[in-house]
Amino acid sequence: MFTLSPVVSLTLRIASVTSKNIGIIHVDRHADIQEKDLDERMHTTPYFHATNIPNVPAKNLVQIGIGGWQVPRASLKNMRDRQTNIFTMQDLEDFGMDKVIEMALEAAWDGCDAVYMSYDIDSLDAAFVPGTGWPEPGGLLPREAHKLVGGVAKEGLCGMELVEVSPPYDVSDTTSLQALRLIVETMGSLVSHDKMGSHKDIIDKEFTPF
Ligand SMILES: [Mn+2]
Repeated sequence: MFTLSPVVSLTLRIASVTSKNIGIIHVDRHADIQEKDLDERMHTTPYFHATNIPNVPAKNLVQIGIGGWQVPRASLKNMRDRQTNIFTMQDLEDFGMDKVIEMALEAAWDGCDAVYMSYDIDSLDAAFVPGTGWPEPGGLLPREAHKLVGGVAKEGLCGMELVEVSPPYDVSDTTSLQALRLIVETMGSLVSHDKMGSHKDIIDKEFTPF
């Protein structure tokens, strides 16, 4: 028995009740796509395992904000081998947020009927999120992040997770407030674009607990 990270367990559950393909948009400073870390399937590995699910194609994985310290060679090799999509912080600078959102949606939805969003709070600049395990300088500003999640959600989501908030490290609940606001922005965008619950059409299989 091993513990599945949220993106693996949630996408596995969603993927198990549909015959359709699911894309993932993942916002993080870290790619987290190596097979193992210190011989374990832990927090730097979930996108390797999530994209092993047959109806979660690696070509529909879009990772935005990548560029932190913890992106080891094993991850880079898997990105290249699996032809995933990476937008670094520099890409955001060069293309601008609107263009990155447009390209991310195009890649994630290509051949898919639903998109799942995974959001790591360490994608925000370290200045805004003291309560996280691996803070990184040079990340997103909060208002950029709000625009990003709102833009990603406008075409609908079959699920969302917000990870890496660590209350014991937090200061004045700053990190929790940032995380909450990102969830509210996402849900607000789903509502204002009339997409709340729009993924339900993809459910065409019985859920079997595992
Ligand atoms: Mn991270």
